[in-house]
Amino acid sequence: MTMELRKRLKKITNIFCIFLVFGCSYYSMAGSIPANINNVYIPLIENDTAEFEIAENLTSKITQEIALQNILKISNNSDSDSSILGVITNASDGPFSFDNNEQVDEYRFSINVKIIWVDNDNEKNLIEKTFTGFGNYSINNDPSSDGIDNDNDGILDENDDDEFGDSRELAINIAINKIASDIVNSILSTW
Ligand SMILES: [Ca+2]
Ligand SMILES: [Ca+2]
Repeated sequence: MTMELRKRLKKITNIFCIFLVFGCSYYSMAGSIPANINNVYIPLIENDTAEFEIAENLTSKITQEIALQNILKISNNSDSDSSILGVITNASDGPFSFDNNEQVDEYRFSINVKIIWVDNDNEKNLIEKTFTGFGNYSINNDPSSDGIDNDNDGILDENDDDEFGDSRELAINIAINKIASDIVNSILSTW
């Protein structure tokens, strides 16, 4: 073996080691998930309520959030390492606050979803929890001018890029987004 070749090989080995170290530290950052769980199957969430389309929207939002966080691969196969199964047990929609004339000032849409995250190999529930999400809205005014912090993020009306469109639809989406992000946070913080 020539000196030149040996040097070159050493260089390649060093680069490989660096990748290995970075690879490992990346892995350990994502390492709160049990080692045997690399992917998750998310079938359509069941809907025990009469509210139309929320199960479809919630399922796709949860799938999107998990894909975005890059914590688990999404699997289309029920023969996966884990599954997220859910049932929307309650959707309520009604007056939340009243003005001085006892007229409804604010409505609140809220949903409860029972979620289990199952370790399929060990037949064990990694998470079993009911998540709640809500959004407030007015039926008289547009979300961008209703004086309500619809998504409860501390930014109001025209100052908040998220507060626009159909008020009830917005409230439903806010509730769904909150639940999806709480589920992802629960997955991340379980271990
Ligand atoms: Ca807001
Ligand atoms: Ca608003």
